[in-house]
Amino acid sequence: MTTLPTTSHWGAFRAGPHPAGGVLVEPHPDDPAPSPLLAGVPGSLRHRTRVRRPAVREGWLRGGPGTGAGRGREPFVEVSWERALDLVAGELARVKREFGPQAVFGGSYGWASAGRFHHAQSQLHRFLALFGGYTASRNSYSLGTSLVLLPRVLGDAEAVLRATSSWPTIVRHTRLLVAFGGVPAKNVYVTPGGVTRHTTPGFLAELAAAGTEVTLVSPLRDDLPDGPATDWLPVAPGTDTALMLALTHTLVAENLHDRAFLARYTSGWPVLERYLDGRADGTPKDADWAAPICGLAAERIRALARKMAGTRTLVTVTWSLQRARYGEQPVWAAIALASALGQLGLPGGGFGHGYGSMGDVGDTGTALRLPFLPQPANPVDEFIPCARIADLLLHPGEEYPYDGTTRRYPDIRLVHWAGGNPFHHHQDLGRLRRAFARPETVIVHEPHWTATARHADIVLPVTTTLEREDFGGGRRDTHLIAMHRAADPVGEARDDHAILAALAERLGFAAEFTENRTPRQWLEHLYGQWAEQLRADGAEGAGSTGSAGGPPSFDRFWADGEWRLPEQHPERTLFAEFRADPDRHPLATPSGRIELHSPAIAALDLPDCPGHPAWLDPRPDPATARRHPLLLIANQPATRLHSQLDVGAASLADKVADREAVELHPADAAERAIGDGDLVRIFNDRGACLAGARLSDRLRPGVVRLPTGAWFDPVPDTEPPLCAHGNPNALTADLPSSRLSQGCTGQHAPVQLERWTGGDPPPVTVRHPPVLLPAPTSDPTSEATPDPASEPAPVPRPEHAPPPEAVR
Ligand SMILES: Nc1nc2c(c(=O)[nH]1)N[C@H]1C(S)=C(S)[C@@H](COP(=O)(O)OP(=O)(O)OC[C@H]3O[C@@H](n4cnc5c(=O)[nH]c(N)nc54)[C@H](O)[C@@H]3O)O[C@H]1N2
Ligand SMILES: Nc1nc2c(c(=O)[nH]1)N[C@H]1C(S)=C(S)[C@@H](COP(=O)(O)OP(=O)(O)OC[C@H]3O[C@@H](n4cnc5c(=O)[nH]c(N)nc54)[C@H](O)[C@@H]3O)O[C@H]1N2
Ligand SMILES: [Mo]
Repeated sequence: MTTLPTTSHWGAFRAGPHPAGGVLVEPHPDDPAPSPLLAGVPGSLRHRTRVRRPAVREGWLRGGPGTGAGRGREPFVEVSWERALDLVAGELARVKREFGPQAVFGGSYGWASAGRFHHAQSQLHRFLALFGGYTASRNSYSLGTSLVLLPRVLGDAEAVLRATSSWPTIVRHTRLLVAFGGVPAKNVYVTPGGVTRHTTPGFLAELAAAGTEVTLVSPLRDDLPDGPATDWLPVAPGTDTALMLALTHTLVAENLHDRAFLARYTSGWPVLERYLDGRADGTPKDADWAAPICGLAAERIRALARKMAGTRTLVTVTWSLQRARYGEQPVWAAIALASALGQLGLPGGGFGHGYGSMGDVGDTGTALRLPFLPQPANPVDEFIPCARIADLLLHPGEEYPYDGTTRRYPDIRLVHWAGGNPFHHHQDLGRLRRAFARPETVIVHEPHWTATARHADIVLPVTTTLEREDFGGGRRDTHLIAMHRAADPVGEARDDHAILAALAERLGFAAEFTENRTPRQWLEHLYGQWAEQLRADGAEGAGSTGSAGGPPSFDRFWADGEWRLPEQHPERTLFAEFRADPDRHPLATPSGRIELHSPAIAALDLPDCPGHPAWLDPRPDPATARRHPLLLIANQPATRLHSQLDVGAASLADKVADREAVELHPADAAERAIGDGDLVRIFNDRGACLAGARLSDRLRPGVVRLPTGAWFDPVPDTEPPLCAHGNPNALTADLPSSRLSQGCTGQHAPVQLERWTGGDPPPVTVRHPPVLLPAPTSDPTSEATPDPASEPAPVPRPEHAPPPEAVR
């Protein structure tokens, strides 16, 4: 059997027909640690939840734009491509004519799939820019808070993140790693665009072999692989800032801080010092103060500070810490702590952000920019910070602060989404449903019947990477992979590019959009331009056969299936140049130094982000805490990528009682008479979900863990929604990190748990498509024919009908 090369956000692999039927998936031979997510690919590809034909919500088809109350509740009618494209083009033209292009929201946040050409957001943004513009979105759910904070504290955020110290340098030089949020092994298999060699698991093993001491600061023990020299500080969630301030306080109180470093390389230390020692507000931020907040013994905090000062120490913070209320503070406080230690810019010392958050952080793959689809400028300058989507739809015209400016939400009439799943990624999904009911028309391109597709008016079926040709690679990848087409499109699915090209044709800008190239010609063109530049620059990589030199011709590259990219020098230390000469290499901050106090932020006078790192208590008020005494951690799932591959084998195998597994401590379970494997209801004032209990003593008592990504499955007529499947965003609050950055805060939510005693629980219905009706006879091209390739349903139900109790 022949398999063909491809890549994905979870790594490069080969795919082809399996001798026993279905899809065969083989990891890339150069990958030392292939992702467990690969197991999810075969079952997802032709799963019955694939969208097979264009479909229009019944109420919209009948009543037209402005019938949004039926979204997520009504059945869909399958129509022909011609009909669907006419409807979409007509709506885009109407909304632009009546309200202007800014009335189209095309931010379309989401990961979509790997592949540089067919990247859904890039295709949609290019299309909408040429259409006349659109309201965009900015930053990410991943790093929305840091992307606003870091430029003010350390200078250019992207540059800082790119230049982060490499794993080989850490393995060689770091003696003590203090990892806030740990280095979760589950996350490092994922990198945007792909990574061919997953190196972090190997580096973690080397770190353990080198005897490097690691202090894991996290409510979850599994945030670091077991190792001989690991000390676990099970900090209470959301309290890291207090711990960091107390560590810094101890350094100062015991005269262990590096005054010379603070004077030469930072600005604003005296202001922070007054806050630390209590001169500013009467409260010294000492270990005794922090201990009850963090749930750790004061002596342990002091001992850790002394140890950190005595050896080469790296302070790392996962991105999760800033995905919370006041998320600026732990990042800023960690930078202050590392500054007080005075080791920034020394090999193996200092600060790092995102080790274990993404597979490529600290990696030594290429520094080259890979080929990409050119983006014309958006003629509309409206944008939102991406996590403000519900506010945008609910509050047109309202003002809000962002990064020191005041902005106003535009009035959105049409939402066009390709490559993301807001009914996975956004917080407070009950509120998002109300928000999504407002626009006149919602258009979604999707391979699967996700909750977002179910909340749309017009759903266009899209191919996945295995069904099209592309090339791909990640930011620090070692290979550029030729992604061959390994399977036929499912049903009538088309590529995003083909859909948008057909829309551009109807709207009169096909030639601008396609530049008269076929997708294959685009690949040749983008690769060709890129390769030519590299050859001119003298870059040297290698073919799959080991032939060294510049990048080969496109045909050679395509036939080889990959080109090995030139890698970076393995040793890299963040801020080495700045340390060597801060006058010649100042940071891109107002002072040119690390800003431990930012006059610019202070001048904004924001109650939720003062001018220096500070303890702002994000924990629920006492009344809420009494009713919802457990703290939910909604972190990244180990068994899928967000909501992707949730119908794949790895994710399904991990479910408990057919729902997402919620981990809780045996003591918390006993208090509630919950046994391992029981069905439980998790609830708070915003919503509720069902989940399967998994008992574990590897988390802090009082903390429960329900990862993101179980497909949202709201039980009909429940308000606030009860999700039958276990999506934590039924429970999280739609609040910004702060008025400075407006970042996502999905990581934490106060909840209560109880054993399900309500009789027959509502079934999980979201692994079946919604009700799909045949087109009215006036649409002769649209007789729905069952797709012969569709898998038989594992339960005896008609292919396109969910169980009767779940019709919505
Ligand atoms: N509570 C809580 N919520 C969170 C987080 C958290 O920590 N806690 N984390 C947040 C983070 S960091 C992120 S990045 C977001 C992730 O949120 P998303 O990026 O929205 O999540 P995905 O499930 O990856 O959604 C991608 C969608 O694109 C579809 N897709 C794949 N390929 C293609 C394609 O080629 N074309 C089209 N049109 N569609 C395609 C997939 O089927 C899928 O539905 O979630 C955020 N949400
Ligand atoms: N398998 C897999 N890997 C992924 C993803 C995926 O969906 N699946 N998503 C990718 C994406 S888009 C992103 S942005 C990154 C996200 O990377 P992160 O945001 O770093 O990942 P999380 O798993 O959300 O959180 C990391 C750990 O932080 C810990 N934590 C939570 N709250 C606190 C706290 O208050 N204090 C401390 N000290 N620790 C806390 C949690 O125990 C958690 O396991 O992951 C990427 N990797
Ligand atoms: Mo993310």
